[in-house]
Amino acid sequence: MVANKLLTLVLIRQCNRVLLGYKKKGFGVGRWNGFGGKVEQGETIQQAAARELHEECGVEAHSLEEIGLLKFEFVGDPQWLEVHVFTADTFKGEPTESEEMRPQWYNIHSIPFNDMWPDDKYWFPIFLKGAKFSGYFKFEGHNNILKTELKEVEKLHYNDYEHFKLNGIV
Ligand code: 8OG
Repeated sequence: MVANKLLTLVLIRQCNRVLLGYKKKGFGVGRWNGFGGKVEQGETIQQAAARELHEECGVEAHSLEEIGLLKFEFVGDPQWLEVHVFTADTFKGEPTESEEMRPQWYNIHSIPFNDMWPDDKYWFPIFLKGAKFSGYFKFEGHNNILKTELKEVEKLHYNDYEHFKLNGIV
């Protein structure tokens, strides 16, 4: 079995607005998304989330709350992506364009779903109402979803301890 690739995604939300970034290069190029990336060896998932947020749009969030766990399978690729989704309502600094992302605030009633990953329109409403979620999406290419499993959950059944165990840290 191939281990999942661990990724983070941070959505800053303040009342009626969400901070998104336009991905300028790499995986998901041309789409609006939260900020995030790969978890590196020796850091917790939450540390990775905070680091990527800072690298990609220059802001610091100290109270990231994990709200979602999304697994993605791409036909033909044995490695699944496991995306840990976090939110925060406070941050320090001014959102600033980086090499990877151009940040912009969006009203929660005009999220640009047509220019985002196609699964986002399913789980964003759960995020926006303040609940947690767990999901699985099977993709063919980057546009076509073949299978969807999504549920709202009280608690996420994953934690850093499990991550450490999987990575041989404890
Ligand atoms: O390091 P890199 O830019 O390749 O990381 C990919 C980012 O994209 C990471 O923040 C996780 C995020 N991401 C996926 N798939 C999906 C998806 O289907 N929807 C959203 N909103 N984000 C995704 O990898």
